[in-house]
Amino acid sequence: MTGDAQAAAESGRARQRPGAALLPVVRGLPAPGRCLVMGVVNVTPDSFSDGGKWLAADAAISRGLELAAQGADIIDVGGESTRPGAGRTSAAEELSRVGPVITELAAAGLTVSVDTMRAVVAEAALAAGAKLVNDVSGGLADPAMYRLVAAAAVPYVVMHWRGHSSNMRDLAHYRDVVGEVCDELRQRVDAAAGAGIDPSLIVIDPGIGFAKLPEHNWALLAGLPEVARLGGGGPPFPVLVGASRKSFIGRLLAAEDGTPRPFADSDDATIALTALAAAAGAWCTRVHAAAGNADAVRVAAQWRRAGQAGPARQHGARQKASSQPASSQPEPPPRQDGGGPG
Ligand code: PMM
Repeated sequence: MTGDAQAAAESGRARQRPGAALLPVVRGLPAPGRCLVMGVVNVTPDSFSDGGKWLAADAAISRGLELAAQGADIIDVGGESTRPGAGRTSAAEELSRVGPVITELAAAGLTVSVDTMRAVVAEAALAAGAKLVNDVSGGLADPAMYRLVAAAAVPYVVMHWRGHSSNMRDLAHYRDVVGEVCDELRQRVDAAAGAGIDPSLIVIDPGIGFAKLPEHNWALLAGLPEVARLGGGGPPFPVLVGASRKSFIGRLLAAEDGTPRPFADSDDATIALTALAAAAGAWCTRVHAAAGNADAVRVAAQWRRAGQAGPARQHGARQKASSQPASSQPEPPPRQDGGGPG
């Protein structure tokens, strides 16, 4: 089934200018020929890095407009915190938080996604103008989600998830994190496709920080090409990476006494991660601060283009090869397979 889902995804997906971008395009979403930047607006009192800052609708709307002005291609609006240990927010509360914000941002012409695990919230968000459903549970939290997304025929982010935030720390056990995340994502993709969701509208996400220890996050980031192909040899899915300000960055950059770097001071490291993920072929990076990340994805796109510019590289390589022994000839240029990571 997954081979079919992957092949269907590939054939249904539009391609950008041949030879220039070589990234998957998801129908109905921006396709600028580089990794997209998704700016986060958490309309919550308790999200881990920005809880409470954008809880009032006016503040959230201004923040969304600001992120777009700084270069975000998509604005992701969420009304329920998923910080480790967080409890659930009621559907009514979640809806009351995100509804007015999505309505205003969509009316302003922005591409808006809704970050929700609930079909009822997704449905209202789509009616308010959202174009993408970002479901951190990959459809596991609400059995009605796949039906809703299939009927709406909108792009859908399937994130790797093992359980609600209240107990996700207890679920961070892996023997081979990349292999297991690929297997579990494949099951979700197959279930979504089986429920009628067009595979070419599915974006996958390894779920950085969700039931993951720092070493799991790093392995998944380093394994993006494998994740994009769900561990197989099929065509890659578009991959969204949400590493921004997460605590594994603060741990990496901890002070000598072990005090983790505060969230607010981890944006530069987030930009570095964005550049690396985009250079590895990520389709989108989900971030809390847009400007530096918008620069980073442009740098990465140029880096990829230079690597894919066959004729110029081959010309240079031939000249160099003629003056060097065969054993030190440069590697051939990367395969132009039109895919994501890898
Ligand atoms: N992370 C958070 C929330 N939503 N959505 C996707 N697709 N991927 C993520 O990694 C992700 C997400 C948690 O981070 P936040 O509370 O800072 O928004």
